[in-house]
Amino acid sequence: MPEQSNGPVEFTRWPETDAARYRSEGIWAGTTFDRILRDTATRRADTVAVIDADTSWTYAELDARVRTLAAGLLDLGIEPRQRVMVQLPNRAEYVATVFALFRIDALPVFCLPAHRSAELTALAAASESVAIVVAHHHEGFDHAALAADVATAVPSLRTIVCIPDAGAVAPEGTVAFDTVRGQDREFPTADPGEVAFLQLSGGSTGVPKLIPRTHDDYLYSVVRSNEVCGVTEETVYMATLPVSHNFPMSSPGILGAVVAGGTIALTPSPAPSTAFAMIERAGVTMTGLVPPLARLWTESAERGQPHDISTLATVQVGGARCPDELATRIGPALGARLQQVFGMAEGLVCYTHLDDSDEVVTTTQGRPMSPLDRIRVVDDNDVDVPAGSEGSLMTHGPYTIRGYYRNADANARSFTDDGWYRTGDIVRVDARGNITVCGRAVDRINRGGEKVSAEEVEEHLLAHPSIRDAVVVAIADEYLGERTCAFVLAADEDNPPRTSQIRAFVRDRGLAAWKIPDKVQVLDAFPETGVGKTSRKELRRALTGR
Ligand code: AMP
Ligand code: DBH
Repeated sequence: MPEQSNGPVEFTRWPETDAARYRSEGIWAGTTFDRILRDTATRRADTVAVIDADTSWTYAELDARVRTLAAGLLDLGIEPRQRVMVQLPNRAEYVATVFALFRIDALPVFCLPAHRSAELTALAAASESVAIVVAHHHEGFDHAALAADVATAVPSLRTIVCIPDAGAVAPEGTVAFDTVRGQDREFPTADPGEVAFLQLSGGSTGVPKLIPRTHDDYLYSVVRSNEVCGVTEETVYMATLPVSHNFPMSSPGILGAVVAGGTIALTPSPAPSTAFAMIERAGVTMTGLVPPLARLWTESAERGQPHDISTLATVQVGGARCPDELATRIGPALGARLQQVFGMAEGLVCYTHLDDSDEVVTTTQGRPMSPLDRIRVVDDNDVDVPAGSEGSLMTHGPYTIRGYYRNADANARSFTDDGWYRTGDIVRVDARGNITVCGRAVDRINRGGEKVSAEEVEEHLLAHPSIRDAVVVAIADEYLGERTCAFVLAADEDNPPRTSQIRAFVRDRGLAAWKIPDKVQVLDAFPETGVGKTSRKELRRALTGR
């Protein structure tokens, strides 16, 4: 039976034997993100909670804003357990919005600023979201107009809350962010064992996958991350990557800072000049980067740059494989300790530890953060490979989901019957337990940390009237690690589509920019697969020689 938009949020629970153990050992602490903020706001009222390009709020101020905003959201008709999309850039209002949604027990859906109509429409429909929060223009793009398009396509989405451009009013049809304020009142209480929000997976299929995370499981991942990463109330964590992403959100991320009573800094741009200026201004001690950005920062610092970034103590790199050569340069260039992070929004997060040897830190992606994480490395038949050999990584544990949100097909593919998550990553585990990521799931391209589903892009290419067939593959790239290449067959061989036109077509279908094929090649035929059927895997191998 399809659930109502304000009904219970069903998800695959952990088996009761595991859940009972996690609870009795205090791994699941039985508290909520709202209570965490209230506690920190009491303990650390005068500490700076959030700094962005033009704002600085103490915890007392953040909590007061969360209270009025939460009341205003209730006044708009948003009810507990309903889903609300958040598509905001890295600015202070992001933090207020997410905690206000937690306060009314509504579920944020963590969208990225780069998402366009294809992604947002699918996410709105899958989550049956009732509202979306946007900032009018970001990097020249009109997010209010985009939200209006999504609302037209998805009937459940009835409210658009918009932060207007500086000095302007909110566009018609939207509710101005600053007017969303209500009188203080009793707020609903959330259940720590229930889903707190929907996170997104980079995915390997054409359909977006929503990841249901509970207060209990996610808070544990944040608390344990804080222990491993040495986060304290002195920590100033800067979100450099888009803050909706699981890495800057929780590993240990902005939530780690709130749990510890430290400070969140938000840089409007990850470019070295802007980010370094923010490090200097806010006294940033820790941040997380994807490898291409780490290279940009490292090269900028090696050339010499004007800002004092000496407060920076830990630089995390994750999201995609960091080349060993780059890993050796990051620490010395930025005057900080490198920490590699291999994580996934589905759960499992691995870290190198701050006291690991340089060799471990520069050549491995670390080890699972929790003693209760279970991992297996298996062959194509799910049989464990010999110790130290390459194989596919499977995992389960106290903060790894047991199923996607309402997606039986993806669950059948990605989870075993007994609840192990198939990460799709090819890894090797050394004698000390450290993991090296050697490869990827076949159909997912990792473009510098931004994941591209080959199938999703192929589906859009196939909608082009002049394209008969399409295969999207990864091509090696020095800067991004991988880029995308689309091989297509023309419907009419005498009149093949132009490659620039194909890229424009995909963009116009409303795909995020990082998914537009970097390269398009029109072929006369795909190579024979040898088995007589169009196996993408074999085609890919034939086309790329890998
Ligand atoms: P997602 O499921 O979209 O959250 O993406 C998680 C995936 O990103 C992992 O399964 C890996 O494929 C990839 N990934 C994350 N961190 C690293 C890393 N440090 N090295 C290599 N791959 C990574
Ligand atoms: O790539 C990821 O999804 C990721 C990387 C590092 C992640 O989810 C995380 C840390 O928590």
